Amino acid sequence: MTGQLHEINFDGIVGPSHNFAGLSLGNLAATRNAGRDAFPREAALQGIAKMRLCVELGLAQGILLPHDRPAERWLARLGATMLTADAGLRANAFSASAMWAANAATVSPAPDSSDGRCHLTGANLMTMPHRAVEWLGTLAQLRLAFADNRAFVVHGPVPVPFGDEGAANHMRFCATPDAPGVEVFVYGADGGAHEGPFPARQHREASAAVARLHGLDPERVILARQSNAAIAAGAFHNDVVAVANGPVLFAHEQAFADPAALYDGLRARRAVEIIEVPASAISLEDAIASYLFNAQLVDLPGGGMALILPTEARDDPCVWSWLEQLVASNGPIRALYPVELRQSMANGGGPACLRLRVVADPATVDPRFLVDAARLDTIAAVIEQHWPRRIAPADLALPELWQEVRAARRALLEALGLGELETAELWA
Ligand code: SUG
Repeated sequence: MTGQLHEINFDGIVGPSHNFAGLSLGNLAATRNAGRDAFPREAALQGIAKMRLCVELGLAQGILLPHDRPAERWLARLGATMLTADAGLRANAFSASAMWAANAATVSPAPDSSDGRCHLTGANLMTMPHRAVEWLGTLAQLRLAFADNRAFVVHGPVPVPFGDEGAANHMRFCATPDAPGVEVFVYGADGGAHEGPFPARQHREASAAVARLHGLDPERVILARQSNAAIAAGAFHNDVVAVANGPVLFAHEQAFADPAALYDGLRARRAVEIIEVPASAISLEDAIASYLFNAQLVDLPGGGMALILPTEARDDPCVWSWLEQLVASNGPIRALYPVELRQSMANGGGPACLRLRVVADPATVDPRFLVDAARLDTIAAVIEQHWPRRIAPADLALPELWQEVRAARRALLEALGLGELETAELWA
């Protein structure tokens, strides 16, 4: 089933429990903003505005839903409840981190796999406890959204201790979405070994396993190591320092341990256009602070590509003038769309983190997971009515807030006809 393949971006809707708990070592924004008050309603509406822009640009848009929080069933497996858990465990059980859908799964489109189906492997996210809670809730949604087994295969996560963080460490190069691609899996740790102050969350063994599970042609797979310098500077996922679309790679000079080998490998397999930003123009630190590479690089229906970037990239004069020159240079990237995502950004999640790309025929996807402007209005109305306006760190101990968060999610699931997800996270 390879007719009508399009890239569909499935954005994680920011959940009603969004808060700043500083749970991700190595994610500098999240660590810096730990303990601040969070604004879940504003955060979720910022995400909706990004999706609205994509719909207006003529792009296919999907959604993934917030997970069941607080994760009482997960706590029960640890012999705790929200009432008995200490503050650290409670924060893990309350995180809205499933919003960053780029970490939900790795996706290999149908033209790349030996059985001609689109393969998705849920990520185990084992490195950070709050993220390791996600896989069951994610898998339940993937199995529903991509239930058509003539078009999709959904795999459970790679077993631990092989850390897998999903599409955030995966890039696909192709002439057009429906042509066979070259898939690049970027990893930070090899055989568990990693030197540096922060964890390397993606393990080579997990990347290789996903490539095998997806039935990819080994000749069209590249495993590339992320540079230790990038991880140490705060690039906890490759999508903080590189993004690909079609034949284009847009990356920082210091993103990869051996960039020449990666570029040669890409060139040997097919034509690729590499746009490398030199450290002399934009330092790794400035690239990470502005999240310039955590952009969605998309094909515009009228031709050319656009970068959907965080406003933080526009607000850095050095980054912005470099981007303006890029757009003026007559290359493949023709337009820049800054989007305001400050709440997600403050936890280290930019435009690209919030979405999972799936190349598929939209007719094969459960329509409840696809959105147009009208459905976005419906979702926004539920958020306006039910999402908490503000969450301070101390509020995580309040049973009233837990109830409010559960009720908010239930209202959204009901509005979207997805009530069956309510009890999908069966940790027992
Ligand atoms: O895993 N932040 C997420 C951000 C994920 C961004 N995703 C991509 N780069 N694709 C993370 O570090 C912070 C939550 C907290 O600290 O409360 C957090 O989990």
